[in-house]
Amino acid sequence: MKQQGVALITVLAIVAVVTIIAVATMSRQQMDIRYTENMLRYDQMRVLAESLDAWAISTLPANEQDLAAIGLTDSWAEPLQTDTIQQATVHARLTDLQGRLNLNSLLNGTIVQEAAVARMRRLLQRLELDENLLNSILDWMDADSSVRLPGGAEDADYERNKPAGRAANRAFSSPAELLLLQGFDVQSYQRLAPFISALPSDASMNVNTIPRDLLPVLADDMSATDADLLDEQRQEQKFADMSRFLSNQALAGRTVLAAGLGVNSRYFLLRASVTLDRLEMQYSSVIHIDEEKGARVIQRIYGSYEGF
Ligand SMILES: [Ca+2]
Repeated sequence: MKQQGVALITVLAIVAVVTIIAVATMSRQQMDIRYTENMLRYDQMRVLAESLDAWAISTLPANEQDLAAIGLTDSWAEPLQTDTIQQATVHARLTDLQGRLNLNSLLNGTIVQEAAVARMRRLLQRLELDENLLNSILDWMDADSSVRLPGGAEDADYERNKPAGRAANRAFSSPAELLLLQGFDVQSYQRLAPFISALPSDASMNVNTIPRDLLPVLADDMSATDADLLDEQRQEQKFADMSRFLSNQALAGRTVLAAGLGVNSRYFLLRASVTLDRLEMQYSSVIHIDEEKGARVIQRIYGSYEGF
């Protein structure tokens, strides 16, 4: 009897171990299946997201007449109607990167661009950020290693960081690069990020597409009423040239430095999201319109342009 009892317990133990192994194998297989499904879905979503570049390019102006002045009432500014493609929900819209303050316009070679610097200073003030961050930005870009005080930083400062780094001493390739700079943290960067871009230094700022909240950086003491007036007028009709903008009544009595401002744009940002089952993918691309070669994607980001 005792031997039979031991045999029964042994059998039960074996059955239990086999069951555990079988369940573990099945759940691993299920995880593998789920993992493979997710990988396939991500591939499908990536293809869909990238196909939105074609939508964006077909929406952007192409002929000389449409490119002469770019405004928010143009058809490119209308978002793609929410669409379902291959069971995925797709959202997409274009914004004008030249409506933002271009970090690389602050410096041209060794020459500080005073009008752009004044706009950046006003933006920092409006966001209640330290104005001395400007020196940190300029030192990061300029080729030399002499520190602009107060607030600047060069190799000697970055080498003390852990991990040690160096000043880039070149133009910004992405606004998120600001997170590496002395004086910036995640909070200050997040406040500034929606208003800035990192484009070639000669890309001007388009007065037709500057977001309403950014318009006051164009002049000292521009009131919210002036900004609203300016915004309403360009909604009715975009400014066809700079003289029409500068003579606008909303700017009467204000000194607006026109350097680095314009009425057209060649750099646009596509923001898209693709949702499939429970998965969501954010996608962004930077599109440049070359007058001879047409529009093409120059940067693809799986995430947001600002990096968060
Ligand atoms: Ca430097």
